[in-house]
Amino acid sequence: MGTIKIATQSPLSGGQSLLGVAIKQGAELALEQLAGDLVAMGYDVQLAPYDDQATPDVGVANAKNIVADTDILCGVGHLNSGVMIPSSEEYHTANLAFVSPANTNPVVTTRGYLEVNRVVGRDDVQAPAAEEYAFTTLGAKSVYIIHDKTAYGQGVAEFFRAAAEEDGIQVMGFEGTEETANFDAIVTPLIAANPDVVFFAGIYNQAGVFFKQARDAGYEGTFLGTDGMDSSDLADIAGDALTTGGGMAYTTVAGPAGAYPKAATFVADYTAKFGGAPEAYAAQAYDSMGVCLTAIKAAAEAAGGKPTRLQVAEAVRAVSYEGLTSTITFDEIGDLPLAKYFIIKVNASTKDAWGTNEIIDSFDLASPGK
Ligand code: ABU
Repeated sequence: MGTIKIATQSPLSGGQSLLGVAIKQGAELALEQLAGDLVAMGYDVQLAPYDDQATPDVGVANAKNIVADTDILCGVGHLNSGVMIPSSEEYHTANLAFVSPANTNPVVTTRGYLEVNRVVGRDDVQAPAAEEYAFTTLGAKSVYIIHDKTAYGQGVAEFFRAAAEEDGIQVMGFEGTEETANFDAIVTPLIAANPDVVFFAGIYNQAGVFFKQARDAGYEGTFLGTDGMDSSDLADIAGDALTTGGGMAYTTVAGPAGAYPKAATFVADYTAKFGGAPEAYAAQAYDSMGVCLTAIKAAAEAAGGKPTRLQVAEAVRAVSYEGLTSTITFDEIGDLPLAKYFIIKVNASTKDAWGTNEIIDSFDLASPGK
């Protein structure tokens, strides 16, 4: 019957590869375990992994190659919204469905493309939840906001700032930076301002360096972030900067795989296959692959043969899939009607202790829609 490929795109190299590899590996395990029906129908089902290097230009170049491979009928990715947004212009033009296990910027879905879907929540819900934690639980009266100038980081920072201003939290600083090594230019005014909370909107590999330098310089307040912090490498980089002073907490749309009752076998299988526990988004990537395979099978059965990309994209949007993380259905723009959010307090100051972090709260909230 021919070959069917499912692509993945995520950073497989560079400072964010811990999460990018987790996405690829979660998808790979799902393909191994869930492609049986398509194989029984006579298809050779293959994974086509791509390394987007967390870089928009690389993601778009890969996307052009992906859409040029006519055996690729669905995709899982990306990690970074700033890579997903331009790359998905290519997927949209080619009618190639992608299911994102991680992208949270609203624009990923609010363009209303049939081909773009996600199995996680959105930053216009997540960032206000982080702000509410700062305001209500931490009792914060002042905050210093730093972002990484990406679509994700800047978006999260702006949503957080709007919520903080509404609650009367004093925003003492709002800065974007692409610095990765020496944060003196931000740490010096931060120490002078001495806010109750530092909210970092970005990814762990940059934030970890900043947290360490800020703590070493004498900052004693609380570090707060969103799901870009959700990586054991953060503890490796920042060490006890996360657990001294006011400590550190973050919201996430993924949470530990062990928090999902249906994921116990996945955690065991993943750990046995890859030699380490799943990082954030691995379970969501497993589910994203499950959605792709289920939709391809449905489209193949309806077409009586290998389906077109458009038929697969329509089947993805219509799917009802019992995943590890939820029963996955998509609304008219490709969002989950109801998504899960966690608030996590970091207890780990070493990579191996990442599993000791504590879920303070979790809740399901409706998608804001278009
Ligand atoms: N949501 C976490 C990964 C960052 C992003 O969406 O860009």
